[in-house]
Amino acid sequence: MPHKNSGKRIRELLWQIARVAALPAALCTPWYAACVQAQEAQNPPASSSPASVPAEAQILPAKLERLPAPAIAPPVNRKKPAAVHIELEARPVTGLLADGIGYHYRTFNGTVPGPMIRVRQGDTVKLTLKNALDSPVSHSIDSHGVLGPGGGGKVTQTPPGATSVFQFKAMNPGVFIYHCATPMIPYHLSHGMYGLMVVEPPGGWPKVDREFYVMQGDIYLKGDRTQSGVLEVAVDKMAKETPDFVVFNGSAGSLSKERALKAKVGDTVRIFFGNAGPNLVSSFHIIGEIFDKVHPEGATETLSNVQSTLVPAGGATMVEFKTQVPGTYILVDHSLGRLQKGAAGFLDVEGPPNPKIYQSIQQGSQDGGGH
Ligand SMILES: [Cu+2]
Repeated sequence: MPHKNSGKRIRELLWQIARVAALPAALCTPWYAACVQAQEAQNPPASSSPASVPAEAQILPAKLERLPAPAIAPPVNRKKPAAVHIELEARPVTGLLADGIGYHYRTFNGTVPGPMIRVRQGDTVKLTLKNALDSPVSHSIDSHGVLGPGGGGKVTQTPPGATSVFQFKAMNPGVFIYHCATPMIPYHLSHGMYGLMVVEPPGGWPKVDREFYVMQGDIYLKGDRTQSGVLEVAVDKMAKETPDFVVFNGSAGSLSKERALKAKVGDTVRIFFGNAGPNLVSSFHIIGEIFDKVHPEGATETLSNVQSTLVPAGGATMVEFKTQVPGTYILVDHSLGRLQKGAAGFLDVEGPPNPKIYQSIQQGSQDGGGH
């Protein structure tokens, strides 16, 4: 049984996180308490999660769909720094999380992840954050690519219906997470409030044939994830770091079938891969591929010939490879227990066979295994 003071300890921990995020104490104290109370009124931090769908779970709407795919930004391709204006809207959207399960996402611009922000090193970026009138709570934005208190989180706490604007200079090139930094922060992250901010160095990176945008996140639900309904968040599972779902781009199956990543044999491919967490570290791997180049943790320096790369919660990477053999390749977190929780995406590569690199000589069964 959880300790009866566990709720208090969680609040203390969250308060520490809020302090680390450099939220001003004068603003944060009354507002944080009100924020947590408001959120917990909707999602009380139960001492244990019931084994069946709780009474507040809603019936799954008949035509509930996945959220749209997130927008990837094209290369900047600009010789000089410039002034750039980015607009994001914090917006609640209910969408399909997995077969039979809906989820009340909170998003940037209606997708998970939010749109990719892509600028050039030296750009002066004005970022406008609107919070939709129908948002249930305040939201904000902290970009790990911003130099300043809270990465913007301090000055963008934005109530429903309001707008915040701040400006920063993109000083360091790399691949950075942006996310909502309104306490309780993991609660907002687990609802889908994150994206990538890509800051290109002068001259950009080498041109490739295809670029993709993928982010991992872990999701915690009340009840049993095998049951149907629109399920609410389980704060106690979040604190214990025991997710029901670990997904790419917001939902189980979001990178499959018609939404799979697509390439042709011989393409050079770059994947911007971020891990929003809020809790789990990712061992990013593509079954059947080797990363020719990895920018570990989004760093400027590269590593060559990497099988799996570790992506911390709140971190991102850029991987590059050339497709050689046609077929279907599976993106995974190689902590493979998470496969059953949704951590799988597909890369479909079309083209002629390449038997010099790969061919079957004798197949023991018709049931092709994993790897
Ligand atoms: Cu938020």
